[in-house]
Amino acid sequence: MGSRPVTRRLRLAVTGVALIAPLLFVAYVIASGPATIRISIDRSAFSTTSITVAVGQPVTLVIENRDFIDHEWIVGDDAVHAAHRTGSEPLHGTRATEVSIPALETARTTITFAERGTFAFICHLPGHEGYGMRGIVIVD
Ligand SMILES: [Cu+2]
Repeated sequence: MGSRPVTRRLRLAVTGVALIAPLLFVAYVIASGPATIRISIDRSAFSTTSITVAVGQPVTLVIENRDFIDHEWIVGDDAVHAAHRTGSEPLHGTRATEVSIPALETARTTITFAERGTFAFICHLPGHEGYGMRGIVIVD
């Protein structure tokens, strides 16, 4: 007979945790804000070529161009990159996933990746991709 109240208390505690845990998670996400990832560009090379981000969570990229020439940071699927390889858009700025970084400047963008997958990021200024200005974003 003595075990019954204990079982009930345990059930209440488990229910309480189940109800509170999602609220704590939401509070954590709001309090912590977007994750920040810093990338620098030196001599036409990205400082990192593999970035892992959480699906559905905003991430702010701070991209510092230390070169005396302009660069870009464009992330997307194959269709996005195919369009930019033949595109003529001189500057980007209205799409969070397409960033122009003028010489010796730092650009910021905040992106929430809505689907899992691996997406290339590439600088599409003439000759830069061929020189090796590319990497991947892993969304998990
Ligand atoms: Cu470049």
